[in-house]
Amino acid sequence: MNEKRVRKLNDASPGAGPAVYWMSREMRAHDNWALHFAQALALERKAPLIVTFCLVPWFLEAGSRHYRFMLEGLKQVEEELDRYQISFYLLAGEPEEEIPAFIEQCGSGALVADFDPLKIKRGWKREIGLRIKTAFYEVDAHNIVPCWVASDKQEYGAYTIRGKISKALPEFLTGFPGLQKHRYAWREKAENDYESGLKSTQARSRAPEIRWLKPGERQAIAALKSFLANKLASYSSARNDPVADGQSGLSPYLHFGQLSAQRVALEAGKSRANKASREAFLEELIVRKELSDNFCFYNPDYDSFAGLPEWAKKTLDEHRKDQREYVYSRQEFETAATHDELWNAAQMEMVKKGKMHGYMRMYWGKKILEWSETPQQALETAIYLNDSYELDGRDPNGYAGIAWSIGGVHDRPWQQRPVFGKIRYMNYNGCKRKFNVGKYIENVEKIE
Ligand code: FAD
Ligand code: FO1
Repeated sequence: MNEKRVRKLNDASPGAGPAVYWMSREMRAHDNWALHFAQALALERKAPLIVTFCLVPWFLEAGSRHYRFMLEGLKQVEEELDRYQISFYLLAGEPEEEIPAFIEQCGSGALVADFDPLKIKRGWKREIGLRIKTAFYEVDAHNIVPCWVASDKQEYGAYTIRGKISKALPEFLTGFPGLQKHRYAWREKAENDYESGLKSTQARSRAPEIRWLKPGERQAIAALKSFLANKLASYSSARNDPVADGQSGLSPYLHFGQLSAQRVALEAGKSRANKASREAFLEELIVRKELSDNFCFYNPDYDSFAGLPEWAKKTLDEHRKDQREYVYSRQEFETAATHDELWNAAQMEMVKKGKMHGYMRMYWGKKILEWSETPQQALETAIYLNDSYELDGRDPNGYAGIAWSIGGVHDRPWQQRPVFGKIRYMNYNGCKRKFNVGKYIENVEKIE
């Protein structure tokens, strides 16, 4: 595999003993560069290969709908790895404690982690790096072009990163080597208790469970195949219509790592669907998605006002005192109690279904800016709601999407107006011109 996908996190050299892959972002057995790298390390040393996942009690507002989706997927990972004689241990607690203890117990010779630009994850790795002597690696198994290869700085927008990514694609958009049945078995079988794992978390069931989407690596591949066969061809025309079912529906699988974006790109590239739709889809899946990791990786304030572009902070500051026609509390937003039936429907789609239509997320975010006391409060409200209800929430795409809507990240200045200043504006009439608002509201009411 391409070594540029790997970063060494300390200067210890790999020793004897099993290689351990600490799975976190990429919760799948196949198409997973971090797992491939860990297997190569184990085979070189004729050592066992162990995968471990550390279940944390709290994760960025995640509720029981998110933990259930994730744990169901992890159960499938354990079953699949078992077929390859690779052990899987579900740990519970704080990774800074559990991971060093685990590699101590199994006398691990090398620890492999998967890349994630979120601050919470980088904090875990920093702590663990201080507590272990074992060789420690990080593999970007989420982006097709590794985040640190695509660019060495925060990019202004899709238009500046697109060229860098397209230039690197021929080197990185390759097939995957298959996972091998592991010759060196570990000494024991793990006893993982998923139900008590879920109980060990503080996840509250504040929203209905998810029934419309089945979790897991196999279901993700089935969903990919069905999208490519039935919906990709109309993607460029239907994807921005909240009344047409035009999006792929893959974001929960991509977020939880149950599906590899590289696999999606490889399969979409083989499709005979029209070029316009294929290109529109790959633009979102590769350029937009990898731009989000770039934003979170190079901007430590990706979730606050401080992280916005200078022009945006300036214009929002100039309009801080503008009269707000409506101001809502977080509770009023959360219970869809605003004056705007369209905004309320978008909020309810997210609460009931766990996945708001992509077009509506832009309108939803921008109205939170318009109806909040301050831009900072708007960011906090949007992040809190997005991470509490979206199945694909707690993700770099979410922080980038919210910062785009409210703070002009990856966008440019527009016509100046009250409250927004030069931040791009969207309104109800604009939506009415674009799609059948009444139908959308009706469809959301029908979600049980
Ligand atoms: P499709 O249109 O089928 O796209 C396929 C894939 O391309 C998506 O799964 C995603 O990985 C990527 N993609 C598509 N649009 C974007 C985009 N604008 N930015 C980055 N990647 C994109 N996406 C999340 O994954 N999690 C979030 O929490 C999230 N919050 C958002 C909040 C706001 C305010 C906005 C404006 C956007 C947000 N997005 C988020 C981005 C986008 O709306 C979703 O990725 C998309 O709607 C997911 O549905 P899909 O997979 O069916 O999309
Ligand atoms: N990652 C972990 O390593 N351990 C967890 O217990 C965990 C819980 C969790 C719950 C909801 C969710 O959306 C994500 C969660 N993640 C967890 C993070 C996951 O690894 C994703 O990679 C990141 O959220 C995306 O960057």
